[in-house]
Amino acid sequence: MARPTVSQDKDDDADTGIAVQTRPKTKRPPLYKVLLLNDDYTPMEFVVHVLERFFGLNHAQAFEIMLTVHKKGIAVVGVFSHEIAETKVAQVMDFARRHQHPLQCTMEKE
Ligand code: TYC
Repeated sequence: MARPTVSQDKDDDADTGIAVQTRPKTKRPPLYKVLLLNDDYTPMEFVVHVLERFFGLNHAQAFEIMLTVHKKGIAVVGVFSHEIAETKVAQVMDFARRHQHPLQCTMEKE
């Protein structure tokens, strides 16, 4: 990505014969952190289950992130494209609401 390319007469040298490399602007799409927030009521096992189910983490990874959130108040669960991050947040919020837990999940531009 963003490698210089040379193509016919696309340079800016007014045909002096001096090769000038131009790079087409290909901006990488922005990435988004998905964040999990602590609360006093959501059971630890429920949070671990959410992390396994929606973020494909194994039990040890899920338990570790859950504990980080529990101790520090917030943690990054993963980094995704805007669409994927939005979907994960919606899935977690919907699942928590359906189980009547106040678990909060948000996203933030990296
Ligand atoms: N603090 C919760 C408890 O003690 C556990 C918890 C962890 C809740 C992570 C939310 O995102 C969270 N039951």
